Amino acid sequence: MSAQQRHAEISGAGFAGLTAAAALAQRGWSVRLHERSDELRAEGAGIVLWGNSLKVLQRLGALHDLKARAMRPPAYETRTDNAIVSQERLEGVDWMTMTRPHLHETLVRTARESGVELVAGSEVTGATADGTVTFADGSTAEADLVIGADGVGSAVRDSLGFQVDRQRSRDGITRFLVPRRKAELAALEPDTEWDNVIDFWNMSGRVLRVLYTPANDDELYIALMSPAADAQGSQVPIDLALWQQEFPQLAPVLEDAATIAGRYYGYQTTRLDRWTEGSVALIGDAAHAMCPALAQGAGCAMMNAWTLAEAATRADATDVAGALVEWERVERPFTDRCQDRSQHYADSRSMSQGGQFAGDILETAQYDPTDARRHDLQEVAR
Ligand code: FAD
Ligand code: 5PR
Repeated sequence: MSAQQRHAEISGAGFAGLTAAAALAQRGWSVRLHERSDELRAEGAGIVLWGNSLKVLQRLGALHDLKARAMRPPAYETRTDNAIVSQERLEGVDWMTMTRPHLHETLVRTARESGVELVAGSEVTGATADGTVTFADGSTAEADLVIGADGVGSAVRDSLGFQVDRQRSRDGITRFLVPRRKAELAALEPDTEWDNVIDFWNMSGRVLRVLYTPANDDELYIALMSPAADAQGSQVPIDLALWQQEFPQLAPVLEDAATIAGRYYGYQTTRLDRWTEGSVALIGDAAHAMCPALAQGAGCAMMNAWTLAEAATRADATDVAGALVEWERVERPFTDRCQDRSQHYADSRSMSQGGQFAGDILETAQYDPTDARRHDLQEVAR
């Protein structure tokens, strides 16, 4: 380690922390990444990533490995009461589907290969504005930059007195990874393109929804949405008879989902008064948990991780705090707008009308955080 080398301590090895760690290490920082769990593992099922995060993965050198077990479905299809209302081909829009474990493993490998020191079973309890991190075992560490990437329940955030505004939406979702069962689905509905993402909304009578997302050739991500107030619809394990009655064409994959314990997540949005305090910055769900409607929670986490690493590296060593404030000023509006839109779409359930991936909705998807000229170009466009 050279005398000049800067050091970062990061709490949380989710998509945000892993991305920030790899990006900093690749820029010459020494990086220690702490994960509370004893194992480095992704919770959850499948995920959709858009251009904003795919650009980051490309620049990290992780895109090739990611694509080995990911796919780009031919279209995003929306059905309401089983009538097709749109099939969006999303020409010119970069997007991919994959499993969460695959994305997580790819990022862990990239972080390790970039020189990040990953410490599992290490719980961070808090931080101070001057860059001291405290751990559950009573030890402390000093860093030039501390990143709280410890999720929606962030201890780093809560130790520093950030103000959190938390809003819950009426719906929530239970997610599963199950086998594709292509042949059985095709036997039930031969004319359906079962490689599409299919967003099945039942809106007449009881509101229930299944978001069907192929993640690769073998694995299918299904997310079952119901209002939190519908006890039967949101129970886990799922009520198989109810879901099969509402979505008979998905019978075989629902049967698989019913064998998995599952966990119902109520949609929530958190907004903070600020994202930084001294040399501490918050990223990902610690800073901006959002409704999943636009599939951008992890996407925003990864783009902010990337731009933070860039801003901190450019910072004068005597003014990291000032550089972080400036980073938030220029980057945060993109995430704020995405969060607002995701919440609006979740609350209004208007995605059931189809044709949603157009105009403003694509702003985040098409934002390129790796383009050094991105803010100049924006000024010109205004
Ligand atoms: P987390 O994934 O929560 O990671 C935080 C990590 O920190 C964890 O590993 C945790 O164990 C660790 N940790 C916590 N506390 C401590 C501590 N004190 N010390 C050390 N470590 C700690 N986003 C998308 O982009 N596309 C999608 O398709 C999508 N679908 C979604 C569907 C649902 C139903 C939900 C709920 C979210 C979805 N998201 C999606 C959002 C996405 O999952 C999150 O925004 C993203 O995972 C947040 O990443 P993170 O790294 O900030 O937090
Ligand atoms: N898109 C994705 C997703 O997982 C969800 C939603 C949209 C990829 C829910 O989990 O609208 O809730 C949504």
